[in-house]
Amino acid sequence: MQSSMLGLLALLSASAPFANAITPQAITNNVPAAKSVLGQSVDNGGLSTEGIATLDGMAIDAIPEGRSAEAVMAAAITPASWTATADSYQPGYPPSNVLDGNTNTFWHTPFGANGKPLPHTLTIDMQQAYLINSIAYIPRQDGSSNGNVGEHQIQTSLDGVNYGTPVALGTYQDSSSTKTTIFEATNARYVKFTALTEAGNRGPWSSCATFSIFQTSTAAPPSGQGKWSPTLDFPLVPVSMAMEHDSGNVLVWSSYAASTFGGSPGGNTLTATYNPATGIVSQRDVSNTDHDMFCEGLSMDSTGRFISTGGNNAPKTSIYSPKYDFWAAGPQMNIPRGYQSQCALSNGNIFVIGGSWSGGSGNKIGELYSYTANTWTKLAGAPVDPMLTNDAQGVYRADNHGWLFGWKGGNVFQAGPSRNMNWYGTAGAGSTTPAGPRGNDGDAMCGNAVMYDATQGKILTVGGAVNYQGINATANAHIITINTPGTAATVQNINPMWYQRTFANAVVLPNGRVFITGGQIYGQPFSDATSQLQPEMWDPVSTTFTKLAPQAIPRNYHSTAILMPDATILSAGGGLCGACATNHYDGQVYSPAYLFNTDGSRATRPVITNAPAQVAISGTLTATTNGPVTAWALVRLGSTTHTVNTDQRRIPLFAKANGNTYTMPLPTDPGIMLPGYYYLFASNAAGVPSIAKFVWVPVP
Ligand SMILES: [Cu+2]
Repeated sequence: MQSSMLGLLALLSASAPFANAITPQAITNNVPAAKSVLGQSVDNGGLSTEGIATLDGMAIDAIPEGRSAEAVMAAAITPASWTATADSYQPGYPPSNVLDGNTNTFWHTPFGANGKPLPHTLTIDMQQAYLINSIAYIPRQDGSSNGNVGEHQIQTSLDGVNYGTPVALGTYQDSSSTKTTIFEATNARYVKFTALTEAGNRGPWSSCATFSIFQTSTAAPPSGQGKWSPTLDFPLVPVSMAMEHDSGNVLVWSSYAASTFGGSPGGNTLTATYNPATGIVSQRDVSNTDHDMFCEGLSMDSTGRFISTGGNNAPKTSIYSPKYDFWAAGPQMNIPRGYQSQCALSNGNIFVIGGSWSGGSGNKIGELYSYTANTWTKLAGAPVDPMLTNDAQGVYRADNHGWLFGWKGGNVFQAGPSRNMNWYGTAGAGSTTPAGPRGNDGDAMCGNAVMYDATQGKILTVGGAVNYQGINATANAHIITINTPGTAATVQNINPMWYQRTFANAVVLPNGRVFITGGQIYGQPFSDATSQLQPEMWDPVSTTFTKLAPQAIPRNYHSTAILMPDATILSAGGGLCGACATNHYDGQVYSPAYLFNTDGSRATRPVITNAPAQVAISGTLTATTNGPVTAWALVRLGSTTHTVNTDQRRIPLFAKANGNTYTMPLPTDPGIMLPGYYYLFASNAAGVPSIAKFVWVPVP
């Protein structure tokens, strides 16, 4: 690790997320720590009361929801010379109310059901240009919700005439809490806030009590490879993400609440769906499964359903079917769990192990979910002990977030985070066999493991820390090669990442490279100190890492990242800590360098004009393109939370060409080509990937 970079990054992280409010004298971010009001945890249908007062010493029930308006007001002092204009307003509720420093007065568009229709705009003129990177919208505070802004766009301008593409867009939750949107630093004099919907669809209104703009001393990120999109606002902190195979929509969720997890009454989860085709984020409160899915185990099954297990309601499970856009209650696990890990198997079943964060500590042995019988069965021969780390907080942390890979014959390879790796067998009563240590690595809790070439049994592991929290992460990197279940894995120590990281996310791309983003040097849940804002790309050919364009928003504990069908990456979330300053209700899409020409213009993509919707293990895949391509790959889609994504894996394909028609033999083992849904990508000679076609691989 380059120690000079550590200091620089610490500075970056301190100034980047919430910069100083624009004011004659510099006001630093003075958002107070969470209030220490102790609440009561209600035991309701298996709701966990485990883990209280263990996160940074903060009682989980003490974490209230929402950033207070008072905190934002204290940070935002608006020069009196600023002006606010709006497309319309009700007499007595002028737009100037949003700048008067008083949250009891507000701007409101004309009253009545037949008031001026949406959209509405609110435009702030700061009278001079500033380098700005965030805004705060405080809804009306008088008890009424009328005019709360839902879907919205934020644009900036230097001249008040030319407004570019939005710096941020998305949907805010329908509540009176303060909404903060961070975006890439931009030089601007004007900020235009456009309300596209009323958050509760109560009428054609918009309202706003206070609108603040924050400046940053950090210049725009230094150039690097690839490009980050405008900010995408979600109505909740997206702690979990899953890719829907039939639509390409991204399903995200937090907990029973939008920005906190403590004090859960149990029984519901707030979700949102991002439609990349329309850019619209819709939302839903899922209560029919009676399951607060926060800090669940998560994976996609062979039919593309998301199996969500435990969490705040520790024994419960829920199953989401993209086909029916419906959550159903699943059977309860035999062992209540939270922070367990699970993975799909070659036979279509699902293996789960660990999870002492919720539902009691210790002895969280393996269980098997049969997708045909819809039952959970304990595996007495699959103890958790071999995969425990030596965490300072004990087993409560030691069995968390296992790095599991479904492999041949219904077996599971456990690559970490414990330094000792293991095989788990799921036949009969279950079994376990040591697979050896992970090279010179230590325990690597909250690091990442990615199967970038399933055909060769290749897994990249990066980062993590010996303890869950309160310690520096490593930059360690290893290549693990697995083959026959039950035999020792081969481990290669490779050049480390540029930066130490824990709580980062890692995503395999169609070309086998692995994109690693976010995380901290010093692992501390609900903090953005020591944030790593510069992503890295790992190349499996050179086995080295390259620094990429930095992101504007920290992505630490409770952040997520997932590969999109257009070969970009959605990186989102972080926080869920109530009235803290580190809730990130947003995401950004990273477009890798392969989508651009050397002059920065968009590269022309090859197009897959025809591909099968379904293929079989041992079969062949025949697809047609609109021109010559040189590489093909299947990348399994799926789901992720808490740095774990056991669904993703990449299968390179080798094609025989006949004109623009390509025929590819497929793997013969369902342990390699794990049943489920895959993206099919074709790339041209310049390395530009197509948009994916979805291909289903059923259980043989
Ligand atoms: Cu968590």
